[in-house]
Amino acid sequence: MTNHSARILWGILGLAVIAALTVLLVVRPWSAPALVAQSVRADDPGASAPAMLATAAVSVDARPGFAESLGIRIIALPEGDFWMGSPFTEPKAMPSEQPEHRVHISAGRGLSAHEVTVGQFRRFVTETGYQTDAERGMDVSGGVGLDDLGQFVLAPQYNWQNPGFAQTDDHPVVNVSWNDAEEFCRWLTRTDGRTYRLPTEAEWEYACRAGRATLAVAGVDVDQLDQVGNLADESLRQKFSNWANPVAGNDAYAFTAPVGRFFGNPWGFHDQIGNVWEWCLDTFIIDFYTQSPEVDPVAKGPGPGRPIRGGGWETPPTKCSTTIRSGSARTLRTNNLGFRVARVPAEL
Ligand SMILES: [Ca+2]
Ligand SMILES: [Ca+2]
Repeated sequence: MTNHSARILWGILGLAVIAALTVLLVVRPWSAPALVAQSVRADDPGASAPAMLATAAVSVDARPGFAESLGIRIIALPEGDFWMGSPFTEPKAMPSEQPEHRVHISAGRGLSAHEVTVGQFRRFVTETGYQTDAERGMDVSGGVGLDDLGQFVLAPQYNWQNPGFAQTDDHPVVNVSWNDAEEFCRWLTRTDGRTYRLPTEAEWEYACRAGRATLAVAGVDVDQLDQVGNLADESLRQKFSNWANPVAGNDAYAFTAPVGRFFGNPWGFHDQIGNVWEWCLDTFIIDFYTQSPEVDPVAKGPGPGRPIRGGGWETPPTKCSTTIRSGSARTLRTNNLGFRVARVPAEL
């Protein structure tokens, strides 16, 4: 090949690459996610990222019903696409959060604005006589509380009514297993007449991001976390002088806070980051993101693990993010783990 021929060939290849990139950027706006966390407050109305698609009108049944009479407010998820998980460039990401991958959420789904509360769970128990896994001694007896040094302890006296610290009816219910949360959803479905279940991990993260490309720490700087959620903070350290983990300012709550006490994200969801970890519907598959389907993914499998998301009142700010995911046995109950509900079409 002559030098002239080589220059022509490279010129053609260069034009082809430019054309391909142009198509990608014009036709697929979702292909350009931000690679770094954005420093925006969760209540910043301008926080929506243009790289995210969340455009279509929503069609979730929002008529007031039994759920609303309990104080459960459902916020519809706009149909759209987002980047789920963390990119390989995110230094704090765990392998289970990778690879970052594109996900489409279909219309018709909504999540509760808040975690399910003690009062709402009490209504369920009062009407059904249900006994939680902690109360029935599933696998082991009781639930989780705290000892004098702030260590988590499993003991028979701990359950959703006694998590080892004071709660009122507007606090998130804790010491409930995935089984208990599912049973609550079945009761709510029977009583309300619309279909409820736990959110999938994809629905949960889509709601938590709320149109933002934010990858970490709820879209704010670490030193602002005490403003957006109830995390491990100075008030917790003051309870336990030996508390060694990092804390986030002083959010005024050592343990659980009433739901909705901190301001919501751009779509109106409260406390997804912090307060209590939240159960999700899927089977927990640690490398699911390597095989996730694009449309409405939900991991299914025989494993006993179920995902938990978002961090809780004991979580250091450096460990909290929109993408952090962990898995627990479906019978696990602890005093930093609760749930919120999804309202979905009947066939889902
Ligand atoms: Ca706190
Ligand atoms: Ca939460």
